[in-house]
Parts: sequence; C-alpha cells; structure tokens
Amino acid sequence: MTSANSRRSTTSPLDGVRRRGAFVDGSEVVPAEGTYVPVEDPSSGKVLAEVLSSPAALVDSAMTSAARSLRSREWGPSVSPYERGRLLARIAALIRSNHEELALIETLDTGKPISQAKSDIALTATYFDFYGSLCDKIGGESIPLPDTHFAFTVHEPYGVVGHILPWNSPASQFGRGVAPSLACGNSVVVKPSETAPLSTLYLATLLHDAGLPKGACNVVTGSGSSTGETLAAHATLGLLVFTGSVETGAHVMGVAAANIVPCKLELGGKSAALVFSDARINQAVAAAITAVTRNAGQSCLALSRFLVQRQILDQFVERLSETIRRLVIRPAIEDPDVGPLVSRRQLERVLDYVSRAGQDGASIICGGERVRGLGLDSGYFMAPAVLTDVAPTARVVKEEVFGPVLSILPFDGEQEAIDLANSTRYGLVSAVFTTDFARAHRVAARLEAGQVHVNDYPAGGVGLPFGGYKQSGIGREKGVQAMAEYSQVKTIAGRISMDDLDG
Ligand code: TXE
Repeated sequence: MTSANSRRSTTSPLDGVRRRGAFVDGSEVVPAEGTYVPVEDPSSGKVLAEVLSSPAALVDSAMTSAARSLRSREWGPSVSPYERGRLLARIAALIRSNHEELALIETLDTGKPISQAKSDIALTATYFDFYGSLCDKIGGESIPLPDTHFAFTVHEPYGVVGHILPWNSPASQFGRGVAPSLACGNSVVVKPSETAPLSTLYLATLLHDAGLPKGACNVVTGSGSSTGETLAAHATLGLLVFTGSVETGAHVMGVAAANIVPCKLELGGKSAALVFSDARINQAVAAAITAVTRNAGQSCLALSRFLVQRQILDQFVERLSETIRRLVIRPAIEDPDVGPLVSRRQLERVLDYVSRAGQDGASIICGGERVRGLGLDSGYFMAPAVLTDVAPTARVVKEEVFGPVLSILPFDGEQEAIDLANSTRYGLVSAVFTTDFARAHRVAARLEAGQVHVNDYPAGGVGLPFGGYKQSGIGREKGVQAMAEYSQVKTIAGRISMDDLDG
C-alpha cells in the first residue's frame, strides 16, 4: 500500500468548467476524443463540468484493473483485516480533512443545502470508520461434527463489486456501499449517476491518496443505458449493488442475471407515517418538515404519506401548512430550508404529479408550483406541497414522487391505518407517532417495511440495517449486517484422524 497524504487539493467546480474523466487504475482518464456530457448546478442551471461518457472499453479496463488489484495480493483477503481497517480509518480522516470542498461539490452538483451536504460528507467518513472498525472483528463459525472431523466457515469477498449510484446523495451512498465492500476485501467499480457524478470522482482520488492500491477503487462515469448497462453485464462482476428506481433496478437485475451475478437493490419507497390521536403532534409535524426539506424530498426514505387519525386531522394539516409556508426556498449554497430539485426533468415530473392530483380532485393546501423571481428563474425550485382529499388509489399516493410533496390521508381505526400504510408496492421505511407504547410495538410488527421509526424520524444512524420489503429492494445496507452481505461464506470440512481408516 502507498503512503497517505494528509490533505489533497483537487480542482473545485468553482474553478470553471473543465472536463472530468473516469478514474481507472489509480488515475483520472480524460481521453481527447471522448464524448463529454455537461453536469449542471440545479440552483442556477449553470454548467459545472463536462463529464466523460465512459465507453465499453474503459469499463472493461476498470474491471480488469479491479480484478488485478485482488490477484496481485496488494488488496483483498491477502491484506490483513487489521491493515484494511487502518486504511479505512485513514480514508475517513482524509474525507474529514477535505469536507469543505467535498460538501461544496455535493451542494453544487445535487442542489442540496450546504449544511445537509456537510452532514452527508460527515456521514460518508463515518461509514469508513464504522466498517474499518469491523474488518478484524467478524469471523466465521466452527460447526460441531464427530471428533474425527472438523468444519468451519470463513467469510470471503465476492471479488469485484459493481456499484451503480443515484444522484440524490452520491457521496454518502458511495460510503454506504464502498466502505463495507472494501472492508470485506472486495475491489470496486463505481458508476455514479450522470446527473451528479462529481463527488464520486473526488472521493475516488481521496481513497487512492489515503493509500488504497491502484485498481481497488475505480469510477466509470456515463449514462445508465450505456456505461451502466456495460458494467451490469460484465462477466467479471462478483456482486452488483444498485440504488435507483424500481424499473431500472429490475432491468439491471435481469442484465446481471445473464452471468448469475447476485444483486443488492435499494429501490426507494413511498414511506408512510401513522399519526395517532394521542401523538405529540409537533413531533409528527417536525417529521413532515424533515421529509420536504431534506434534499427537497428527494430521498429514498422520505416520508411522503401522512396517515392521520381523523380527530386530529384538521389540527395536523393547519400546523403543517403554516410551517411549510414559512420555509425559505433559495439556492443551495445559501443554506435555505429547501433547495432546488436536481434537474429540470425531475422538477417537471414532480410538478406533473401535483397538477394531476389537483385535476383528480385533491385539495392543494399549499405549494406545488414552480418558484421564480429573486434570482431563482434559472434554477429548478418548487414550493413544497401539502395535498388533502386524495384517494388512497391516486397515483400521487401510490407512486414514488421523489420531491417535496406530502399526501395527507385520514383514518379511523388502527387496522385501517396499517392496511393503508401497507397498500403500496414499496416497503422501505415507516414511522409511528403515538404515546401508547404497546400500540407502537403492535403496529410496528405489522408494517411491511425494512425500518420502522417510532416518535422520531429519522432515528439512529449507520448502525441500523436499512433496506426494503417488497419492491423497495433486496438485501440490507448499513449496520453490521452489511458485512455479511458483502462477503460470501465458504465452508471447509474434513477428517482429522486417519486412525480409523483401513490401510
Ligand atoms: O433513476 P434510475 P433516475 C427514483 C425516483 C426518481 C426515479 C428516476 O423516484 O424520480 O427513480 O430517477 C443508472 N443499466 N430514484 O432516472 O434510472 C443511472 O445512470 C445500468 C430512487 O435517476 O433508476 C443511475 O446511475 N444502470 C432512488 C442509476 O441507474 C442504469 C434514487 C439510477 O437511475 C441503467 C434515485 C441501465 N440500463 C432515483 N439505466 C433511491 N432508491 O434512493 C439507468 N442506470
């Protein structure tokens, strides 16, 4: 392993438009003849950089380099788990010493308010610390057999893990997947979203600067249909990890299936909060505000349906809409309550959900329109929307909108609330607000969701296993659990004694 640098300075997107390539075999590849696609700042519509569409040959080089880093024994299971852990801790430290620039890149690239970008970068570093600390602490088991025999299991890496990332929180999603991959001794090839690839490129250089051998972490930029598809179809992959939409996830799993490559999928949600009449209403209102302010609702775990017991419905809607109307909507760098949506396409998609809901009879209590004026005209801003009188079968209630839109639905009884909560194809996250502890447990047990948060949202951090029921995905990220999912089990068994054998 090479030695760590304490600090690195790379070109900031503020330095003007420049070409960015892929990161393969330890350095950035910027071919003169390549195709480059502009990446925008969604707060202003300005071009931040032009990023390479990595051709199939470059994806192939990245895969070859990743496989070679394992074969050369410079990385992977040949490196002691303790040393792997120390390296991950150095990566965490290097991310922290570069957090200002990384947060700035994330803010400009995704449009999330700068304080949210800073916490994402802190979270990214925490993933490397968390998984680094586990490298040398998780082992296999010994299995009892007659005393003539032995049997034990070992956890071995899959080899090269492909990571296809979305645009909403690229840095922290990089940490969430790459840290446990490396902790388990895999090498990685990461394909960031074409909409927000810049922090991923920066992180790859930091990993290398911290001492990760070349080839252990590669980044191939480009579109999903070209670069992403080439990666998913690559025969060298040991495991494919995808975060994005259900439709693309299903497609990608089909592509990987041709080589019998296992997939971990995180496919978003339509998360429900169940607010009972005995709840502290302000806690539930605070959760709803978090749902629309956090990355303008573009979060897989965003609560987007509030199921409210009828006795407190009017009070809840009034307090919520009063607070939402006061939220400040401004460019992300000014650290507003709500920044822009990530792209014109996403803005149009979310506005369309709201206007169709209105045409179908929903009451739009507030928001739901594009915000212009005061220097916001060229960005992709919208006012967070609160919808009532929505049918439980409406598209806006069933489908993932991925924007600052809350649908409020009333319920009378506990079972009705549970049925409503479970009535979508998703099952990522749920929340329950009640002061009745027995009810909280009863309801949590019946909710079809990978995580249930009680009287707080979101509760907990990197230690909580995270992933979907139903079409929200396959497998779990985060927590100690992820160490099991980024490695495969080998059983070694045999005879100890030869004394009882003839001859
Ligand atoms: O997602 P895609 P998009 C949901 C959210 C959002 C919708 C569309 O509802 O509105 O998806 O967003 C790559 N082979 N989520 O279009 O298409 C693509 O380049 C291989 C939920 O951005 O799923 C990107 O890197 N890869 C979500 C990644 O897949 C392909 C976060 C996600 O893109 C590919 C983001 C292909 N054929 C969006 N096609 C969450 N779960 O948090 C695309 N990609």
